[in-house]
Amino acid sequence: MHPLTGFPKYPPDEMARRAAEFYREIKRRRTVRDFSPRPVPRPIIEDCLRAAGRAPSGANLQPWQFVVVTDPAVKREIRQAAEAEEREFYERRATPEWLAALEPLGTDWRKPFLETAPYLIAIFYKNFDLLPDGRKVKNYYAQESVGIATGFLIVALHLAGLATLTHTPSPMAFLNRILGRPKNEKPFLLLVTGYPAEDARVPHITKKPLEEIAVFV
Ligand code: IYR
Repeated sequence: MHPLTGFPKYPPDEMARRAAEFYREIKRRRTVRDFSPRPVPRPIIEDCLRAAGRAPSGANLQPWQFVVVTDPAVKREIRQAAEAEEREFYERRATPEWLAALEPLGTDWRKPFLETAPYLIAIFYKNFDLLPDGRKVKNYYAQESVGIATGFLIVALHLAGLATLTHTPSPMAFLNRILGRPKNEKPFLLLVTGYPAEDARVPHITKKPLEEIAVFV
């Protein structure tokens, strides 16, 4: 153990200003489904991934794997596989209740953004790691940890000026096949990122107010 260094000590008014400023910024974030093909410099994505990698995790085992896809042929393969699953979902698997819940978002099985957006970041969680000799090392709270890292990544991309879409075709096992990932890596979600299209449209949605999402006891 060694002393905690570099922890900022802001006066309360500075803390309040910073909290309010972050809220004002993150309030602007919208999930986008219409992406521009405009390229995004790779170092931006790399820094956002570094930020994601700073997330806390069970026993600090960092049970995540990010696979960044830019190759148009791989994107096309992912789109085709995702659309096949999504078609099944929208036309057969989804309950009427689920479809009704999605209605305001205007989503359907078509996922052109999987080819249009410059980056698809496939995020995997690992319940265990595999050592080179084949032994397994157990990870703890893998899904929670990867959920937190994904949150960091979404915020980092937003702050960098990029739009994101958390896409969850289900099931997502095709990602292991297409991306050649080992079986201990389970797909968590597909994060689509890039600039929004000039004519991007978003649904009218509301967020619950503080009183509905938090209690102080
Ligand atoms: N995976 C499907 C359906 C879908 C499900 C939820 I929950 C959403 O918030 C949005 C979509 C799709 O991506 O269209």
